[in-house]
Amino acid sequence: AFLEALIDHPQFRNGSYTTRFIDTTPELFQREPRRDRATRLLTFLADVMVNGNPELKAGNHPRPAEPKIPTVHHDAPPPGLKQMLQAEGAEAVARWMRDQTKTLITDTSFRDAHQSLLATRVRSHDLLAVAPAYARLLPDLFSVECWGGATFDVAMRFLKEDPWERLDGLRSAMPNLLLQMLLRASNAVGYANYPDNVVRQFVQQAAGNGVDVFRVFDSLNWVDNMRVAIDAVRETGAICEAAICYTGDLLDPSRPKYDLAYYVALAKELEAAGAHVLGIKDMAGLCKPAAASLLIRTLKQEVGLPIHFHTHDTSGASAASVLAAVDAGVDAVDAAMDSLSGLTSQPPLGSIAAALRHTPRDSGLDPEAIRRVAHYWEEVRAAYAPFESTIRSGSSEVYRHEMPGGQYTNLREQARSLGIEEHHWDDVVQAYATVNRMFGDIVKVTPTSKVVGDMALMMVTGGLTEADVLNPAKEIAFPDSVVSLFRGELGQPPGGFPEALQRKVLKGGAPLTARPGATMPPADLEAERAAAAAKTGQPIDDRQLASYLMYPKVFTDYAQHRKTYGEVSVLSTPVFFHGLLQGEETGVELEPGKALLIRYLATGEADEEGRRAVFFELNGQPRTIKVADRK
Ligand code: BTN
Ligand code: 3PY
Ligand code: ZN
Repeated sequence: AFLEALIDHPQFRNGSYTTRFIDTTPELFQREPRRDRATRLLTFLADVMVNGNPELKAGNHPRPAEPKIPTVHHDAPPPGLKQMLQAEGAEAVARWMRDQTKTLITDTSFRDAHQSLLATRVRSHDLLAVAPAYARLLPDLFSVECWGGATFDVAMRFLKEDPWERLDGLRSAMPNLLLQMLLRASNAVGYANYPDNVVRQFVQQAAGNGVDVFRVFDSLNWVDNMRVAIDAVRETGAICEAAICYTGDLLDPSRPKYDLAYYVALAKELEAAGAHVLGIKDMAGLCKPAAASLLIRTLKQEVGLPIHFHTHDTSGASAASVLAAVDAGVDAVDAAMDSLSGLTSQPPLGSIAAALRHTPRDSGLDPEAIRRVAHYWEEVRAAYAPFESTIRSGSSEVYRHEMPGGQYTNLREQARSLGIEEHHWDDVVQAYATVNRMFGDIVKVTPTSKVVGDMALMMVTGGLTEADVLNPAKEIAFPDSVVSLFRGELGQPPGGFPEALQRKVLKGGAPLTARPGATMPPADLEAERAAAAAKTGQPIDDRQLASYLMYPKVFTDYAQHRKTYGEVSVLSTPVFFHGLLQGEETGVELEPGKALLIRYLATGEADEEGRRAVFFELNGQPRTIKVADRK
């Protein structure tokens, strides 16, 4: 029927269709009969109740309570830095940052904190619920980091929600605050370099849909690989925070590769490249207080940009580094709301603000507001207990393995899935450090950190030593990501790759030394749009195109899920993960004015085909959904 309708269409018949055909005739591509939204949601719920939510690891997880949302007035929030950005532009905000004396604070709770503590699993439902409170209680924040990094793909892949809709909701709920995202330069929000026009298209969509501050970094600190993203951000009028990734130990004379001169030169390159703000991105939490002090003091003298310091608390000592940075004159720092802070996340925002209170560098944030918001996040966090790591304390071991906060729990999970976590986690950590040394001591942050992790896991599972890997006579099947790194597909590290190992990995193949984006042909955006439309059977707008260009398969699978189950992001988190209890009722708002009241009654026995009937009441009317029991 689909093909008939397609070939009968006058535009198709007279050949006047273009690649926009799919956009202008979506009805032809609506291949499945449209079930109503309520039925699709009930189908999702029925499936969760019969089979469990596939994203929840097996195990007995108690059903959490619904968090209590801090109540605030409904008046318009006070004007803030967003209004300054709109009225006066990015340069003016940067100048203001430098000229004022408060410690500016970015709250990372909406992005890095849960990326680092809860495997990025916090859902839009829980983020959006507290956003109006942020706009009214915390108008003096510098920014809310709430988008990008791993949140983009995790939203679609695991949470079955659209990251762009999350951004819409945050934008309208926090009209006075600067919304900040993490952008991996040429890797955008993915794990590989994209063609330049794909990076530009992504940045335009992100800025056009509400991102105000872009923290741009390259996973090898290669400025040449950051220029396309920096230029694209500047063109949109947003604030471009170009970041140095901090690694190694500035003060250790036995490790001269990443010394003060290295960072100063990098900072000057970023300033010349057009950064409005200089970011120091200490993704593993290696920047000790004395190093932070020296680095910031020196950079304040050597560059004219305001400086924004980001770190992780894996060591347990990061608050000391933040306070040292403040003392050395840093303009802005990152922190996470107390209940989402510490360990592999950022240091606690409330404690940092308290430490600075009644000093010349007071943050101006209200302790009572922080307390109320932190209390909300504490209740939210409880709903994600299955995604918590087993780490219980700060640990100086991080100075040895140098693993980014966002990777630690993830790699441990990878090790567990390979069955080597229990007895060999320490070997993996040791191997991670060894691989870094063999690779020439590189910056380790997404995506290079993933490459080092892949190699470390491969060495442990294969029982390989450093000597085995380096031995030219021993055949090694290197992971694809390692081959790609040594081919130069993520760019060039300072000082290049170790030559002997590179020859071995590439088996005589020639590496790329140019910027990958310079040799990659531009993507044919309209052909990609048409391909995405054909695969998903729906018209593709610019945001969906951006999602598809980043993650073709993840986006296509997500679109399919949405067709089958509708907008599952409207469900509260306990219901999304655990379904309803017998007799329980949940209200969901499909859109303003369109609410559903769902009550769960019972589930029947499996029939001959292994299907179970799940009985609900929908707005008082009985509804039965049959689902296959896959357990
Ligand atoms: C890093 O390596 O620098 C951070 C890695 C972040 C990848 C994350 S962590 C949680 C999430 N789940 C995944 O499967 N990938 C991302
Ligand atoms: C990311 O790229 O997601 C990171 O958080 C890197 O630190
Ligand atoms: Zn981080």
